[in-house]
Amino acid sequence: MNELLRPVYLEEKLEQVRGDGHQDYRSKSLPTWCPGCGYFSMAEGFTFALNRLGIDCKDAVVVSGIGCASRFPFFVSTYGFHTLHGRTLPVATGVKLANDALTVVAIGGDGDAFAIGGGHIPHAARRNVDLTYLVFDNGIYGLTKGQTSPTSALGFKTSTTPYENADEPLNPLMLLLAYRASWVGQAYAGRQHHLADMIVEAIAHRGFSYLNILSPCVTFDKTDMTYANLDVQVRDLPDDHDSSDLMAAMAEASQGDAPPLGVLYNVDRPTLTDVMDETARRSKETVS
Ligand SMILES: Cc1ncc(C[n+]2csc(CCOP(=O)(O)OP(=O)(O)O)c2C)c(N)n1
Ligand code: SF4
Ligand SMILES: [Mg+2]
Repeated sequence: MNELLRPVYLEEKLEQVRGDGHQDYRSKSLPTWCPGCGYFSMAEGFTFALNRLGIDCKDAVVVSGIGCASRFPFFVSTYGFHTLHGRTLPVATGVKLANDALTVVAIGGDGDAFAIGGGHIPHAARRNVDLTYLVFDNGIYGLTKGQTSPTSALGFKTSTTPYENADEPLNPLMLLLAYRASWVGQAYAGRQHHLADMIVEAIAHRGFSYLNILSPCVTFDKTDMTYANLDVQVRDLPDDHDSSDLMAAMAEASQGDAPPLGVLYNVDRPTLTDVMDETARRSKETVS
């Protein structure tokens, strides 16, 4: 029988899911997100990525701020740090500097990242701290019940903008590219396998990797960043996109109406730890 036409039985499927090992990265706490929230794809994609890369739970730390996305550390069995609103990157940087052998993943929402936490992004990016920043961009403050965020679209009606949002939205990809993050990509919660592959690539990158994940808030956004809208708006990057070309990446990133999915930018340059090791070496030379 054609493999695609073969019936799939629940027990068989469960065995397959248990067998591949990625469920071992989930904690005993079940996610408290609303049914249908894009964040379920992140839990799946993240555990898949750690499993694929063979990273042991004891060697990984997830750092988050405050928001629905930031509840994430509770739902995985790695080490975790649920820190203050907007302070994800300084804490994650501290973890990496304290123990360079750890895989450090910072996680947050668009409010945590670009409103209260926005001042930290340029510095983590320009210093090329060797960590991965996964931002779940739903264009809204989900946890606090649906206020506008820095990435909310023009004209979006929320509880804080009943006469429509008049603020120009911030473009996360352009911001990260402007500050020379060494890896910048975008994924969509509605394309789960692609999202998982992108998390694998982001974590495997040596240096500061930023993945913007378009992720519907099904409870407080019924009109804008919905699955129905994003399904037709997102597009793959062109096959001939050159991810070492900053200007090409910016040209793609600037097309906000047709969000590109894939790796926009990817270059190798010294990380913060490399620079600090070199400084320590030179200071020893000076002393001796
Ligand atoms: C210092 C401080 N200011 C404000 C808040 C209230 N607050 C909690 S979460 C949040 C925004 C969350 O939005 P986002 O980061 O986009 O996460 P989401 O819930 O959408 O995943 C705000 C303003 C807070 N907890 N602490
Ligand atoms: S409020 Fe929105 S972002 Fe938060 S869990 Fe529910 S659907 Fe997800
Ligand atoms: Mg949000």
